[in-house]
Amino acid sequence: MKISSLLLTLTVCLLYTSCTSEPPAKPTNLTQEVMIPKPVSVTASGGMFTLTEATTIRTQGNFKEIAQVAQHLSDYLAPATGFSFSVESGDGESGDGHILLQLDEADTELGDEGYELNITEEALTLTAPQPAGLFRGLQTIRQLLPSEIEKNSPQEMNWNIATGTIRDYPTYEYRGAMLDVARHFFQVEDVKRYIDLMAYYKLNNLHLHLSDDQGWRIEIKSWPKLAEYGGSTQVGGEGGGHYTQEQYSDLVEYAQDRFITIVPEIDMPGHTNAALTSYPELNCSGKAAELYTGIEVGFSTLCTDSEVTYQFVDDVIRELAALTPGPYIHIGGDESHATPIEEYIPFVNRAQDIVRKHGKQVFGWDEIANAELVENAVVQYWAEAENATKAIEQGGKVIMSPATKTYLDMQYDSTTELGLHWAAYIEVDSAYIWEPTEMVEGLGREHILGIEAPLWSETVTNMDEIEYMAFPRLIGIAEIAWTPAADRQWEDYRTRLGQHAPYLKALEIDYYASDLVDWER
Ligand code: NGO
Repeated sequence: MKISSLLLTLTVCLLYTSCTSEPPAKPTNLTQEVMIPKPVSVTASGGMFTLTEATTIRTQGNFKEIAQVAQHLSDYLAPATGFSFSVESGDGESGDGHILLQLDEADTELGDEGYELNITEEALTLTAPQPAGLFRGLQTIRQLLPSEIEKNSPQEMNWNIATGTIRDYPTYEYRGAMLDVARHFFQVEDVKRYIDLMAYYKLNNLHLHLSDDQGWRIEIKSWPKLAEYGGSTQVGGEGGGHYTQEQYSDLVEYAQDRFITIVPEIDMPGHTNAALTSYPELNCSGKAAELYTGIEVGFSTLCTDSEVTYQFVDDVIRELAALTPGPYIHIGGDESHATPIEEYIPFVNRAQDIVRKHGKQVFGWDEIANAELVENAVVQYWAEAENATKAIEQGGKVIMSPATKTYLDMQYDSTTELGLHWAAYIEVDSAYIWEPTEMVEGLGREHILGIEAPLWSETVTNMDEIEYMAFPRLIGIAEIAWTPAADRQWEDYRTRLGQHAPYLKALEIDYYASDLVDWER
């Protein structure tokens, strides 16, 4: 080799940490591992656990749900490792090299979704008071393994995890995302992918915006034209569609299996043009409205002084409640500019009673706080601080979805092609640097049930576009909802997010690679 090329090789070797083609080993210090959301506490013990062909997954206690969680673990790990993990239940002798999943209801500090992960050179032990906590803990295990673990085909890797202990639990009980399937319709498979990605970041509620002016997206058997006709178009005209009740139940079950609750929304009395096109009797004029494919808001209203309207609301909520194992039915209530306030208030009052009659808790956009809130009502703050205040004055709980911070349909900056910017441009730092308890004066931790990031779909038409607008901002929102405020600093998060990039790649997420972050290649 000539001296010059030797020098070149040496320089290249110095620039890169290693000259072998082996991927760099994961650090042996657990406290240096990148995890998002950042766990509550991590201590390192300096060793290494290695996942091998011989590793077994064991479950302690014969609960169906633990077995389900164990199956998820095996499904997560099998494709990339190529190992076929055997899942063994019961209290049998635990040999070396196993992963143990167990419940311990006595560890109340961890709550319904917390977990403790204890990693030694011999075993990985995941303990939680509830199965949901075990499932959240699995997501941590995925992030502790090399990013190749997310690939769909067997990878040649050492599957090492640094040893130590993680104790972790969420700050907020409700950690959500919303998908607007009304402005543009998204197929069941897309929603399932969104659920999978939410699960990876420990989110636990998916709010589905199932109706709006441009489309009605859920089959209602007693009012079949809602979906058949009202769901036949979308923004821009072409396409549209709806979920049959069977498909919808499949989604609910898929989410439930990942400890995610679906919160269904039927928006009313405004944002109802799709319903008004389907049944003339819902219009005060008695004439059906025309299908709408534009993106204006605030022009439609149900006829609030007609009894047919309440029969309609009752039937819809009855059928929806029957499909909903979760506690909430969202009645919308936003931007009802075409409904006079003296009609809006009695309408919302009656709609709330109907939700209660069908055994569910009321959820609504912040405007519903102008009505008399029923017990346990949840108000989603998006625009008017005054409404959030009215909600807590009436004893309601608040979900924080400030449009200026959490709206995933807002453009990142003026060069973003998709999205809107009526509330703000929201760069990755802006979506992360805010504190839920400092948004509305008088609204403290005790009033806030949680946080939700809505993705409205006026401009978003397919899964790639959903991912581009949601990621990475949704990851930051998930961390705000999970991690204690004192442990959240932008600089630290920015570094972790950059180092997390190989995982986003392996998960094939089409994220927006903001210049504010140094993305690891
Ligand atoms: C508003 C409006 C939605 C729009 C969205 C667009 C709420 C609660 N209502 O938020 O209909 O789609 O802005 O950003």
